[in-house]
Amino acid sequence: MVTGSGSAEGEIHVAGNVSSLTDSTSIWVSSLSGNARISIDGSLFGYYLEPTVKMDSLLDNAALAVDWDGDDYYDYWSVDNASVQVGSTFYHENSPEHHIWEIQPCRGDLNNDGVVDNFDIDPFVLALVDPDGYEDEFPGLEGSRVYHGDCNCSGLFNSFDIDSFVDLVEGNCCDSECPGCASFARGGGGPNPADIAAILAESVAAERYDALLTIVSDVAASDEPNAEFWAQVLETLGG
Ligand SMILES: [Ca+2]
Ligand SMILES: [Ca+2]
Repeated sequence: MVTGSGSAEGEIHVAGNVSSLTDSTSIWVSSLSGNARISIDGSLFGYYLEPTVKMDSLLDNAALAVDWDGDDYYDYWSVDNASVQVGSTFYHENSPEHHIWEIQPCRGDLNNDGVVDNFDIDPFVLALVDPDGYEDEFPGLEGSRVYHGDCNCSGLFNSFDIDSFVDLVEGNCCDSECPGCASFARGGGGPNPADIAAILAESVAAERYDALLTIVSDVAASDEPNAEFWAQVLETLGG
């Protein structure tokens, strides 16, 4: 059992050896505010464990993340099992507007809304070039940043993930595995470099345009299989 009370500042991580816990782990805080975080391992919200997280209020940039570092297959956060309560309201699913997250099992879903689409492009660039800024923008998603950003499953989140990332975006593809459930044929019937450049350019915030150019340049200058494709994207972007 993990029990606390009073105001929380800083971070509470609940993770580790499930066998050492009972089936009713409880985390109680009177109020979560400032930049406070509660990060919970997905295995603790499993079928046989029904923990309770309860607080009077969740304010400012405070956040709670279930499955905090990525997808956990055995996560059964639902009405009948584990619960999160804020005031008199019970939460049983991902609630981005309240900074109560269940990390979505979709690589590329940098805004963690369960869909991989154009709205993830700017968060992708932000998460890659400015992790602190990403956490400010999406309080509570720091722990899943690499999981969501590592679109080619290399174990690293870097510029070379943009190639697989645009595959996922183009396919609106939610997948925790690689190569993922979607891929487009570059050249042939798939989007051409100019189309991809246009989508990237219109989706990224103006202040991150240079960062986008740097990412694309990295891939264009590499020996990656699609380097030539990205060189053409870069040229269209004006890099
Ligand atoms: Ca998304
Ligand atoms: Ca990677």
